[in-house]
Amino acid sequence: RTLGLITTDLALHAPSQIASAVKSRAGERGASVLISMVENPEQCLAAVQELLAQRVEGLLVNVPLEDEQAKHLQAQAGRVPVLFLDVSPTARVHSLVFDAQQGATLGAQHLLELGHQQIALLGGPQSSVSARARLAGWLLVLSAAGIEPCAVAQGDWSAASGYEKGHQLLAAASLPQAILVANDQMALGVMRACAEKGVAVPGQLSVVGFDDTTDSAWFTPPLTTVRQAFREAGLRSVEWLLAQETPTEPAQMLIPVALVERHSTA
Ligand code: IPT
Repeated sequence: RTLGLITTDLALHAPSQIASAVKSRAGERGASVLISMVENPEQCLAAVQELLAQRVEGLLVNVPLEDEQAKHLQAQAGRVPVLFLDVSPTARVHSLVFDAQQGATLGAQHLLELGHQQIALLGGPQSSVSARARLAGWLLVLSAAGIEPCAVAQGDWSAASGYEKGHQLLAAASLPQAILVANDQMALGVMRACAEKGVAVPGQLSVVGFDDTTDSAWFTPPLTTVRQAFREAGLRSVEWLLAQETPTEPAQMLIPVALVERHSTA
């Protein structure tokens, strides 16, 4: 059997770890996976057509999509089941997504419990539903605690953007006590900027990431982050696709996340 995976940039750690898990579980099940990498949502339709022409029996889509875009893709796929990995958990399509609200809450509450009040936010690209959900979740927790973020910046998920925004934040008149970062790669860049400025992490600035990709335990210092179990998500999505026989009502699966406390927060 053949499955298709349409994915966003595999140079990013999270999508590459999902792709790796999908490949290996499919392999264990005797299925092969055709991977199509797209640069933007617009390229998804062409990717679906291409994969259908190669007779895939199921499609995984790990590209950040708005509800309407996802519904449109599902319609294009006809009777071939499609499972979306980066959509709003309420989109009326089959989805398996991490609980962004829970993840944002865990990170923000961790900082509040440590007693931090001056908290900066570094979000991901606003074109990503998950980035928007994380930012909204942080803001909700902070406002419930009567706190306004002391700065809000936006990166593009890359370590380079974390580095650049990190330097901007550290150049401000007063230093935040902590920063919530929407992914681990940007947190890596932030910590590099801190090292260059002589700002101690976590002594002067606590840093919380999001993802827990396999390298995050090896950062300096090892990163406190929100763990999204990419391997398990990859395995589950392959199992779900292989089990689809007849079209069903939209199945919306929400995967819990967990805070992993390491040494970048105090
Ligand atoms: C999301 C990651 O958290 C982020 O680091 C980035 O890699 C992004 O993917 C790329 O789209 S995880 C996704 C399943 C919401």
